[in-house]
Amino acid sequence: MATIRDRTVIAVLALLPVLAVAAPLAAAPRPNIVFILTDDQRWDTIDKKHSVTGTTPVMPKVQSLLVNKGVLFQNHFVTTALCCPSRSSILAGKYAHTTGVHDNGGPDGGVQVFDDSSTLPVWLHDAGYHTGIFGKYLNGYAAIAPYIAPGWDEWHVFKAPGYFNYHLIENGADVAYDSADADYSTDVLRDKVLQFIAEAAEPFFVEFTPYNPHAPATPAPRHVGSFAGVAPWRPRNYAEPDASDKPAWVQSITWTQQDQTGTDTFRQRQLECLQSVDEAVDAVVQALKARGVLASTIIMYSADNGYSWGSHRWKPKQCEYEECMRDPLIVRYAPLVPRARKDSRITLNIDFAQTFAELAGATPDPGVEGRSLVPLLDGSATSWRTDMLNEHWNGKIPTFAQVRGLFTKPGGTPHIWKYVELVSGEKELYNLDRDPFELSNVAGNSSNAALVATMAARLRELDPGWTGSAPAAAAPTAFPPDYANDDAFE
Ligand SMILES: [Ca+2]
Ligand SMILES: [Ca+2]
Repeated sequence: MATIRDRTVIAVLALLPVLAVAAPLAAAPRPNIVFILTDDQRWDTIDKKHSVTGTTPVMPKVQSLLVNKGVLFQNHFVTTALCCPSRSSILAGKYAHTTGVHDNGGPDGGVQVFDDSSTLPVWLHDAGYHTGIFGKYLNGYAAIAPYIAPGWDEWHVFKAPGYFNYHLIENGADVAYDSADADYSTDVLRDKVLQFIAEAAEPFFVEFTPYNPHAPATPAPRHVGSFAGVAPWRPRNYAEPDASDKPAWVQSITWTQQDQTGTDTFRQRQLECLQSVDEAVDAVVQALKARGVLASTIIMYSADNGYSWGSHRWKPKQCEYEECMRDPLIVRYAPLVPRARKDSRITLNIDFAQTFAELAGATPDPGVEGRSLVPLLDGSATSWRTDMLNEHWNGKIPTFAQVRGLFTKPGGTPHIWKYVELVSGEKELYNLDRDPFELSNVAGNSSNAALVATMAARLRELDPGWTGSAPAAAAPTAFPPDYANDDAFE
């Protein structure tokens, strides 16, 4: 247990402003990088939307220290809405159809499928960065522990993620943590991150990736009950009453009272579970400030996938709908973003690696498929993507691929459209400007045939390997149908 030592470090940290040499006034050409990645956090759980009172943000410190000091990307998406594919895509800067990590386990998923030889930490390390990861790496890691992936100087990774009674592989050593309050994993990892920030040689790159608010969404004991009384979440697409327009997988779901109660309870726990992350973000910012490097450090906050909470009768993630694929993205970096603002352009999880590589002066893998966000941060972008690809494999939801973005029907005006092809042969089309809750699939409307053809062609540009309704999916029987209960794959 490192708790006592880390508390000492925090105490020493408080003295650092007195001892530190003057911080550079100008922006460092190569910033330190703090990348905070949560697990299964919806895009809309930062601000007041899901708060108990409607006045206090769900994550007040993320709001005041990141959103109010940086840029909030309002249309941020993952290209695959599931833990291991998303995390692999983030590290590689590539789509899941390129990494080959389609799932959390099985023949086309999990850590053992991932080629880790040319990834973000490797590029940064080669460029002279001191690198550290604290939290969740990739699903299935326990099977290869105590393996340390290339590029990482400090490796403090869950053998299998948990809130209590878990093991961390710490630079090769297997360290068990217990069930005391002080063992709460987010707090333990936070203190290790603070130590790294205090001691690491510059420039440094830290990935802080707590388990929160992934199922079972256990809050820190001090936060239990903090969201009691939050109003139930009943958006217009909740338990979609008329699913006759939907693919068979949605129609097959019977939304029961048990589903409703369980989802309401789980949502409350997720919101409570985020509070320790909010506190950790505050502590990270204070540690950067104490070392005098806050202005020369880029802080990025995001998550690996969204969560449905009963929209379209679906509880967890992976789905083709907005709730699964949207995620928060906030960047604080005063040299490029001197004033708080919002940005509605489309950003993707596969963009992170290229962004950090550019800021670090590192050489990314030539096969990177994301785009650097630096032109969006510094305002130099003259054009940007207007559409995107999202993909899914295996499980209860049939393998699908979709294109989402700005398209125009012949003779019409531009709208945000979503077009989905499932290997079942089913298709979905939504006008997200007019139908933001995705309640009316209009793919079968003959007046949309030309638009469907355009979007189907664009889908194949974004994913040349997409085979449509050909039998591309692995046998779904090998996988559990409900990814809310995927702890076995964590
Ligand atoms: Ca996840
Ligand atoms: Ca409907």
